[in-house]
Amino acid sequence: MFNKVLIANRGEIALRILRACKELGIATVAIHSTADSEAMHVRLADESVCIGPPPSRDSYLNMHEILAACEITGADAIHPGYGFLSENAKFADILDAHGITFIGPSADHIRMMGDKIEAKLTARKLGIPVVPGSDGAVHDEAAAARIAADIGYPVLIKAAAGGGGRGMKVARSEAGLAEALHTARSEAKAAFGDDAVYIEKYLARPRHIEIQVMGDGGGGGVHLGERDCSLQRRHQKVLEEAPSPALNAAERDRIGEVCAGAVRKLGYAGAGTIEFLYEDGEFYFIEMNTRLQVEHPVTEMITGIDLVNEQIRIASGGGMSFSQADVAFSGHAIECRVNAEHPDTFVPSPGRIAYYHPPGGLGVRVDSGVYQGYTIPPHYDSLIGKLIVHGRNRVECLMRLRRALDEFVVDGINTTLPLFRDLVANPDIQDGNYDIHWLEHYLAAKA
Ligand code: MV4
Repeated sequence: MFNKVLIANRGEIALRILRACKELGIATVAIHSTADSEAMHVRLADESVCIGPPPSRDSYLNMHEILAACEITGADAIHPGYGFLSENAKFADILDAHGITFIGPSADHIRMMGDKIEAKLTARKLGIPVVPGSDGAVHDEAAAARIAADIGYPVLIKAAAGGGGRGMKVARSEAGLAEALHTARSEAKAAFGDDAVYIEKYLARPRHIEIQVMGDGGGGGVHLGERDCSLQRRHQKVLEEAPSPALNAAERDRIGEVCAGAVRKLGYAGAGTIEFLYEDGEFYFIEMNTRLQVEHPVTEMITGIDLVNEQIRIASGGGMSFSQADVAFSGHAIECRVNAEHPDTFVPSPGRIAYYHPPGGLGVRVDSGVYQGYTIPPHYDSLIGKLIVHGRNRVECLMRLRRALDEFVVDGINTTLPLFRDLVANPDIQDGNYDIHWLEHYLAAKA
């Protein structure tokens, strides 16, 4: 096991990782920018190193400074959290060259899944159902027109280097295809420096359902069920739940086993998420994330498995503490992402938290990096915490969530808490009756 882990992140996820390290008896090193000297992760870590000025590129993305912090403190591993350097294959390679363990999958697996075309071809080879479309990159208009006619309109042009909704263009008919192809290609070139694009059948009203997987790096692999993350705004998840209201146990076991099988065949190490669109009873692979995700607590709540603890065990060579047969799903969990933003306009609201009272009680978990008197800096994303609620079933979970939201007080800044109070009272949410477009329509109607 490691002696000392450097946490290359900030906010609630830095605290989450710190807690897992403490339980394993591992010393912790926090890194921080000059804007984060007063942050909770800095206060709670055994040691801390200031690595640069506020902009992320000069601090949380600065590989050389992070490496120097590692060498100064003698940390033997780095946990990257999510975002920042968590899916940077070059960072994983550099750590490897310096004999520091990257707590995550191999650089090769990160690279493979970072290229969305290669990821999809790999998924198909591994027996994962994919969205009908081009077999790899499309090079010219004639090829695009042939594929589109074959799969049927509307089609979606996606960037190979994209992901998370960046660089996508819909073509409703052949008349709009050339322009969609051209626009997607030039946007991809400008945004990612790579103009490779591919074509997929456009699914009109799917749900976003993702499977949590974990591999031991030696050919062992499990799935931990799904999360329904359909409630999104501008490709940002807002509320996530498990299990999905749309799936039954047989569907879960079937797609879960396909994903676990893929992880075993890949020899994948650590936590991963295989993302699907789900429509009319069918799953369609879109991407794989090779990191711990923001919404991992909903899976922890229904399985009782500490995903960060397992990531650390796997990276240290100790393997997973459980097998598929040990995974039992219990009850229902919902996560609300509490952002420092106006609940209607989503305008960021950094500033001082004048009063802070998080909810508590049975089945209530708050993962947050803030405290009363803390000033949220304006330089980073606006997530200040996550409220995760568990119940024996979805109805109990929703009742408990409503109660927890009523208790939660954050004064001095705007937060998205009022949005969640509206959502739990909404009949469609109560019925689990939503798809990936539901929230955008709801917000447009409210405005
Ligand atoms: C799609 C799609 C419809 N059809 N692919 C957006 C983010 C990226 N990860 C994949 N995305 C989509 N891919 C096909 N073939 C619709 C979306 C999409 C979406 C997906 C998940 C959650 C929210 C979304 C919002 C708009 C579009």
